[in-house]
Amino acid sequence: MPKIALITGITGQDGSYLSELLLAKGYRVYGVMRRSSVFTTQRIDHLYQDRHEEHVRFKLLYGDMLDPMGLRRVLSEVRPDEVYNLAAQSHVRTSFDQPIYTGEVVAIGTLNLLEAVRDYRDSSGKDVRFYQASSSEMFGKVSEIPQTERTPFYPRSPYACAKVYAHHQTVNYREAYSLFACSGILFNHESPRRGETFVTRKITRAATRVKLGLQEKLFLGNLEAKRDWGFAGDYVEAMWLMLQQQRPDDYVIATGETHSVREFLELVFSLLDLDWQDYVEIDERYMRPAEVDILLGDASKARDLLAWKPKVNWKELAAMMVEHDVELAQRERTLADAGYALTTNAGS
Ligand code: NAP
Ligand code: F7E
Repeated sequence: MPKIALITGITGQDGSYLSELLLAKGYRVYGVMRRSSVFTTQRIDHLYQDRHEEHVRFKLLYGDMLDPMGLRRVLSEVRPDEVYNLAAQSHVRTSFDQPIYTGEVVAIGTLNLLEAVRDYRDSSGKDVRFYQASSSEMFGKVSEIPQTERTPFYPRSPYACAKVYAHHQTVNYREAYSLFACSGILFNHESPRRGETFVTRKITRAATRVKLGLQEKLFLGNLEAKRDWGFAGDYVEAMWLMLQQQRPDDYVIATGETHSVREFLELVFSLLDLDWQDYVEIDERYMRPAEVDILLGDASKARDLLAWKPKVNWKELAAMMVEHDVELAQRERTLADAGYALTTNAGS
């Protein structure tokens, strides 16, 4: 019998890569998605469109982290072996504008799911395994560099505070109810499928659009913040590995390299033979009330116990994103030349 995985946040960046990985491993993959008035399945449509074996192994169900009864219904319908909780209001800047909503989805939503998983485990007798998408944002105002599983948390945003709550609940369900529950403390991970309001993708989209004459300026906030950026495709493999171990645990997943937003800008624009200083303007709207200045992860535990290490480095990641976004901009250029009005995401 193939293993069954349930993924919340299936329509997001990580949901799409994790689905591909699990389908390739022979799993049946069920995704939880929210109803929306517009299509949100762009990142997973290619999995859906396969009319052969993959198609029947990949299914979507409606559900919301704020609807505990709905989550219970989904669990009893799907009967999963593994549950990956990737759903979140995941944008840090937005969490300052919507702190209560972010707390409800990220913190209480995770608790809703943990409760549903515990009850499902107890009633079905199935040894279900649970993965929680924890975040390096929990380290916030860091007390040491690099950060490990033992570094204290000092969250600096409503998003990070909610992730700390969800992280501790996951640990508590492991200790209190012997649930096989793991938290992956993942540092920033990016890809051509990254949401366009996160800084790396905002930069690769803008630089490639500038190159093709579709955009004149790029408005950014703090260029000095440093992040440990990896490739999302590598990081979903670590999620799966955590659930294949003999005992549940928490792991930092990171590259061990950190770069500033300014360095990322320089790299991306130079890949396109452009000087970023000709196009970038600082806009206060993209500054945060409290900033996380530097993140740098030490993933030695994952390397030693999971045999996990990143395959794509920082420069390869930027080149991959630029290559993808050049193609996208070329398609937009063709549309613009044919007289169609274009829109682009100018969000935070
Ligand atoms: P993402 O692209 O923003 O995707 C978030 C997903 O959550 C989307 O599918 C979204 O659905 C869904 N979602 C939001 N609110 C929901 C709700 N109330 N009920 C059900 N689903 C809901 O995020 P990502 O980059 O893939 O990250 C995956 C997870 O890892 C998130 O929990 C994030 O906080 C965490 N994380 C990310 C990073 C990173 O660098 N990417 C690092 C550490 C941790 P819609 O499509 O309908 O919006
Ligand atoms: O910002 C600075 C900004 O929004 C990175 C999420 O996936 O990773 C992500 O959170 C840095 C920050 O990611 C702009 O101030 C400058 O210092 O790409 P970001 P994030 O906040 O690190 C963690 C691990 C998660 O868990 C989150 O879910 O870039 N920055 N100018 C900007 N950031 C944005 N978004 N837009 C700007 O214009």
